[in-house]
Amino acid sequence: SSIGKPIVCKAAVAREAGTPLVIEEVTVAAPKSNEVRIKILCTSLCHSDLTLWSLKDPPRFFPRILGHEAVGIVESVGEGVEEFAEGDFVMPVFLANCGECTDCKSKKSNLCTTLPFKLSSMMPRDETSRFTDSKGEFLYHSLHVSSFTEYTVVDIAHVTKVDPRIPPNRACLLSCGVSTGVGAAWKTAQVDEGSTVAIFGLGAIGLAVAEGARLCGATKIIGVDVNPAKFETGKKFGLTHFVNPKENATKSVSEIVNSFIHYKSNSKYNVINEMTDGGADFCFECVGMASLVEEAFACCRKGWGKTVVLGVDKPNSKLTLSSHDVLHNGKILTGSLFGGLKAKTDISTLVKWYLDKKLRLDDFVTHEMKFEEINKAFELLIEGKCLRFRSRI
Ligand code: CXF
Ligand code: ZN
Repeated sequence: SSIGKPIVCKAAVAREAGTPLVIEEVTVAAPKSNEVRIKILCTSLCHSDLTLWSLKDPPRFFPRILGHEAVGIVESVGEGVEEFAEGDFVMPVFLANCGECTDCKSKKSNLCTTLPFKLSSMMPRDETSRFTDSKGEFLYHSLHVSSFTEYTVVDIAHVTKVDPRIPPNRACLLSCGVSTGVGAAWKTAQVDEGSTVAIFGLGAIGLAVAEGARLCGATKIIGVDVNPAKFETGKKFGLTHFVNPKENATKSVSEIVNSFIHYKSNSKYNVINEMTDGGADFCFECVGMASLVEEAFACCRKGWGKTVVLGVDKPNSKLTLSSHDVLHNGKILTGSLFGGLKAKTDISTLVKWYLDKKLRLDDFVTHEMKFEEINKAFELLIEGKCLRFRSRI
């Protein structure tokens, strides 16, 4: 058996920023204490992988094994690990959930203090790597998961058991993107029945927010995207209205764009405010553009409007908000990592919703391909043609 020994297997290695991944033989060390080694069954591609892959500025973490949306089977466990056993069907998650710290114990937070979120490229506790290439050089991890490989090692705070009745090619979607969007509506925003929702950016995250808002009983779900094809896609996920800032019939492009950027509370150009009689109850920014966060914040209702930031902009991007606007309008602005979900408890609820046919996952998978074709998936996601591909490893 392979227990306690290194495993040699196939992985897609990102050697350099922005260059195609290379399928190579890598060695995956045995798990240490607080770790499990997972045989990946299915992985999908999240937009954050593209971001991490294309970052040219230092610090550069290459060569690296990307991928963080996946499910698999526990192959072996490290010394003293009791929570997991060989054969468990599990999901790795980029956000830790130790279960013991103040945040993990609180209903109000999913930001574990024991292993706080950081963009580290190593194992979270000892900052070392479990991967080496055929020359014996170490390879960086990614988001504490690294799923573009047949086997990976993950800290137990980043792993949760999953009901094996959900098929792997659906379960993997709940490891990051879809959970983030659904959770943002359900946990972070706490969308309530009859409310109005505006979603800026209709990639997988934005559409998952729509699905979450629909599940929470929102009645008006407005999607905003510059790609008109997204409306048809969006309808399947519960969108009731669509706004294309580029193609608004009554206003010129510059008026619309201007109105979004230099929004004044009663501006007649604010289409969302017109559609919702004063602003949406909930706005979600799902692109990763600081200016779009300002736009979303401007489009939520005074008094109780809540804007949730999900998109990942460049690390140094800044928001500009008028302090008077903030003071006068009493709106809420919040971020949401992993949709406010706790990996160890909330994912099982989403899995149950899927098994009960409440939560729709199937339409998120637009492409399926072999692991060897992973670079094609990168291309499709860059072109915006693909929501999620999944690959059976
Ligand atoms: C993201 C969340 C924000 C930082 C980078 C990773 N999560 C998953 O894709
Ligand atoms: Zn992700």
